[in-house]
Amino acid sequence: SSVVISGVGLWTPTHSISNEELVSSYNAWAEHFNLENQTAIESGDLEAKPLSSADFIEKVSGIKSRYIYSKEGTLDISRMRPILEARSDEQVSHQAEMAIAAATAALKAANKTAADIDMVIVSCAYTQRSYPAIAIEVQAALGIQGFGFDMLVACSAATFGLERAADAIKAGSSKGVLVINPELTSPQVNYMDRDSHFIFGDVATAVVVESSATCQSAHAFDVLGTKSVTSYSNNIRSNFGYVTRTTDEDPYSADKLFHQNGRKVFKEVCPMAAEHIESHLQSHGIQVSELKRWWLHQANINMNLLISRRLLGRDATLEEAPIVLDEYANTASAGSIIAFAKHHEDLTAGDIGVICSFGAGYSIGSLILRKR
Ligand code: CO8
Repeated sequence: SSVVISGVGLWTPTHSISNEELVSSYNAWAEHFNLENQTAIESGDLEAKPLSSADFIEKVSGIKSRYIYSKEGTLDISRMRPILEARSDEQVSHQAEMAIAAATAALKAANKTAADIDMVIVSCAYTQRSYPAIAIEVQAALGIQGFGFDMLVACSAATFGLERAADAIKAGSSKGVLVINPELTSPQVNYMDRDSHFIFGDVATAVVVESSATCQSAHAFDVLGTKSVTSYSNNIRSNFGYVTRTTDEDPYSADKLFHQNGRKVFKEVCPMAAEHIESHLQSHGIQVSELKRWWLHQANINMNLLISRRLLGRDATLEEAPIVLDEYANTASAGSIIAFAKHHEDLTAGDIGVICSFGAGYSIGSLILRKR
């Protein structure tokens, strides 16, 4: 028997924000800031906030809009961050709610019930609390026996989680695994930073991993191989954490939120990702030209084109390497899974594709899949 991905689920928030809406809010905030601080700016004590541009955003990233869990408050220039209601310990938490919706869809796609699952991995860029694990809350809500745990690997959380799931199935220690990625990124976005206010969106994805011996799915994929690598870099960083309380720093200061050196990330990560995909395929005796589909991390359309160009000698077509970041923006680890969720049912038996994530850490993860 082999390890298979037998179902994928996608939960998309109902609210979205277009580039135009986002930029008009940011620019109103920046103009207000500059007016309020006119004297300090004129004397050179403070730098004026530069204006953002919807055209710039689309040109450099390919992003046109992003979904958001709670739109309320985000565009309000006296707040510039979403409003989420505080929930009691008895209520389902925000992140578990997203995770449960995606997991339920994945179970349905795989033709499975809670009884077929014995391991729940919630793997994403942030969890809203440390314990009890979001995964254990989801496990209880869905009525799953066995165990669950959370893991954090930023943009590669989904692929790294899937590797853990594949290993557990291969070892025979689990019969069915749910890998869930509730990417609630908006609380960590600095909507007052022109360089990064446009990058992220909220979403949740989930994948069922099991053995081919139990698979009852019409759209299953054999996992031919998995490969993960990390290499330390400070070019993408968030310093917010539980220790912040004791360092007496401002929990809202820019370095506590997502920040990056975007140019450096682009230059360093693209060649790493291309080399990673090529060597992973090679180790399985597969040529890049044999790939029917590339479900790539969705951070920047130009990154994806550059990676495919390095490997194919030409730009991949949208059919080969689908893009979802125009609609979803960067959703941390969920991006490549959204691409997979929306673009896998048309493949035929024997077709080979690769899921590949790349981002903060740096972290790169890939899975080679073959349609059953
Ligand atoms: N509007 C107008 N002008 C702008 C804007 C804007 N919004 N933003 C920047 N500019 C200006 C800059 O200030 C700069 O001006 P100047 O030349 O005068 O200094 C000029 O435009 C060019 O700016 P950049 O050099 O920054 O522009 P790039 O062409 O490099 O594009 C990108 C910027 C889009 C950020 C690009 O570098 C990129 O996509 N890089 C890769 C980034 C990436 O993939 N990062 C991964 C991050 S995600 C991740 O790892 C997951 C983290 C966990 C999730 C976090 C959730 C919150």
